[in-house]
Amino acid sequence: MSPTPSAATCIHAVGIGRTGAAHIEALIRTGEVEDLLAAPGARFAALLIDIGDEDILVPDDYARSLKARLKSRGIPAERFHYESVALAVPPATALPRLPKGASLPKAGEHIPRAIAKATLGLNSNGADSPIGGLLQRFSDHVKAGEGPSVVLLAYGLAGGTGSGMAIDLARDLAGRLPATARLVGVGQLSHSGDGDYFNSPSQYQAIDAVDTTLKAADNPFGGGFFVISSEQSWQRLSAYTRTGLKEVRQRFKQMVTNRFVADSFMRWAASAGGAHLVRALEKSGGKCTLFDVAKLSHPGVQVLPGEAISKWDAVLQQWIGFVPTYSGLADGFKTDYAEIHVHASRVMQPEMIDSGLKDVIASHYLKNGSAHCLSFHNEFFDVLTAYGNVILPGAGKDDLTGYKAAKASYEQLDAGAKVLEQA
Ligand SMILES: Nc1nc2c(ncn2[C@@H]2O[C@H](COP(=O)(O)OP(=O)(O)OP(=O)(O)O)[C@@H](O)[C@H]2O)c(=O)[nH]1
Ligand SMILES: [Mg+2]
Repeated sequence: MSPTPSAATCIHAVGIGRTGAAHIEALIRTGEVEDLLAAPGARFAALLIDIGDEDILVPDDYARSLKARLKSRGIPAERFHYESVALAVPPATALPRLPKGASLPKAGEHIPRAIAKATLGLNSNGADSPIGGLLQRFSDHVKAGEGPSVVLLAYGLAGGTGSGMAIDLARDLAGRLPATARLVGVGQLSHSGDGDYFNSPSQYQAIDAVDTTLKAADNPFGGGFFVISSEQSWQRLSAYTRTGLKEVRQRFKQMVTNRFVADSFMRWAASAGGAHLVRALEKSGGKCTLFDVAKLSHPGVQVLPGEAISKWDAVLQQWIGFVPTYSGLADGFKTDYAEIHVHASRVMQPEMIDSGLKDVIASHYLKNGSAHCLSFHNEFFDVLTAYGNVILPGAGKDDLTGYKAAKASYEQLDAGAKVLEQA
C-alpha cells in the first residue's frame, strides 16, 4: 500500500465498554492506521474507558505492539497517542439512592446505565478529574494533526457501561475538540446470539438517548451517528456450525462475530484516507446511518475448503437475499442514497455480489426516481470470506427493528429496574 498524503482525514477513536474496546482494538490491529501514520502530518489518538479492566487488557497489548511496529518502521512515536482507564464501581454512598431491592453491580458484570452515567460523572468533576485529563490529552493530540479529523465514539447499544456514559462523554469531548474535528457516534446493535443482551432494555433506552441527542440544539455528534448491524454476521457464522462443546462454541462464536463486525467497520472507516467515511457522513441529514456488515460466506461453512469454488455461487446468492431479513431495518424504511462496499477475493465473483446486493438494496430500500447507489470493490485477503458493507443513511429510531423489540423487554422490567436503565 502506498503512503497516504498528509491531506488525508485523521481518524481518532474513543471506545467505551466491551464493544468500544473491540472497535479500538480493530483500529489498532488491522493495520490501516499504521500506514496512515506514515504521513508526516498524520496523528492517531485512541482512548478506551470501561468499568473494570477485563476488556481493556487485550487492546492495551495491541497498542503496545503498534508502538513497537511504528518504532521499527522509523515512524515518530508522537504520532500515536493511546490511553485506557478502568474505572471502579463507586461505593453506594456516592451514588444516587438505589431502588429498593437493587444491589450494586460488580465490575465485569452488566452495569445499569444510570450507574454507568453516575460513575462517569463522579470521575469528571473538577479541573483535575481523571476523565477531564484523559479527554484533554486526547483532544490535544487531535489538535496536533494536520488537516481535518473525524473522532469516532464507539460503544454497544445493548450494554450499560458504554451506552450509559456515551452521551455525557460526547458532550464533554465535543467541547474540547478543535473546530476542524467532527465527532461521530458509533453504536452497535445486539444480535440474536447475545443471550440477555439481545434487544435488551438498555438498547431501548440507548437508542432513545441517541434519537433525543441528534435532535438537540447541543447535539455533540456534529459528524453524524452510525448504527451498526451485526445480525447477518452472527447468522452467517452460526448457521450450519453445530459441532463442539455448546458453551465454549457460543462464547467463541460471539467473540468472532464481534471482532468481525468491529474490524469490518474500522477497516472501512480508515480506508481511502477516510474519504469513504467523510462522504457517507455528508449524507446523514441529522439521522442515523445504518452500517450493515452483511457477511455472505464463512470458510468451511456450507462449502468446504477444496470443494469446487462454483459451489459458493448459490450460497452467495442465498445470503445476498437475506440482507433485508437481517439488516435491522423495519419494513417500509426508504432512503435516497446507499453505498455498497464489497469485500471479496477474485474467485468469489465480486461483480456478481455487487449487482446482487444492488438489486436487493434498490428494491427494498431506495425511493424510486432520484435515489442512487454507489458501489466499491475491495480485494479481501481471505479467499473464502466475502461480505458487503451496506450503508443506508436516514434511519430514525422507529426504522430500527431492534428499537421496538428492546422496548418490549424494557416494559417487562419492574419500576426499580426501569429507573436503573434510564440515564
Ligand atoms: N459475548 C460477546 N459480546 C460482545 C463481545 N464484544 C462485543 N459484544 C457485544 O456487546 C454487546 C453488549 O454490550 P457491551 O459492549 O458488552 O456492554 P458494556 O458497554 O461493556 O456495558 P455492560 O453491560 O455494563 O458490560 C452485545 O450486544 C454483544 O454483541 C464479545 O467479545 N463477546
Ligand atoms: Mg462491559
